Amino acid sequence: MSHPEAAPQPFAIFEELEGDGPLVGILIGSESDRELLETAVDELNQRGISNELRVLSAHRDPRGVAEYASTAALRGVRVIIAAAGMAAALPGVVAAYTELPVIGVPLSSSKSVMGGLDALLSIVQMPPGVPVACVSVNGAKNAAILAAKILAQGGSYQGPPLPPTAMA
Ligand code: RP5
Repeated sequence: MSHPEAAPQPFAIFEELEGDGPLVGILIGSESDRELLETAVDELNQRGISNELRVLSAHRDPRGVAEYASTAALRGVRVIIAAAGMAAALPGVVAAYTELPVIGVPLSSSKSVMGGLDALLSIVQMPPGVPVACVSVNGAKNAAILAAKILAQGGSYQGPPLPPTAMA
């Protein structure tokens, strides 16, 4: 027997799926990261590449990260830039939920270990099977340029993702 009032609510982001999403999604793990990503936004804007910037933390809002990453391609996003500091799990978690290319940007702050080495290793040392491209510490501009280069390739390869056994 069904109880409509007890039905699970759909993810809020599904309501946005009919709109045209931007080509590049930029995620930051904290509002405190925003300033370091401004060069990425500027670079994309100068190139006329549509983009959006959202604050989504892998440890404070994992469900929000999952919602965003798993629906981004449906909204038209083609590359995701994910930036975080310290134990920077955000790019890897995003990559776990999408087939879109993910560019990680390790960030440094006063809380960082060795000027951002903590975030750099967290992002670049993804285990085999779930790749994240990684630019330099605070390398937001290069992340945007790399996103532009990926978009410029035009998607000549349309094959399905490799099965899990082939990625081990
Ligand atoms: C990470 O922890 C964020 O990406 C940020 O770089 C760092 C510190 O975050 P706040 O404590 O300033 O929110 O998750």
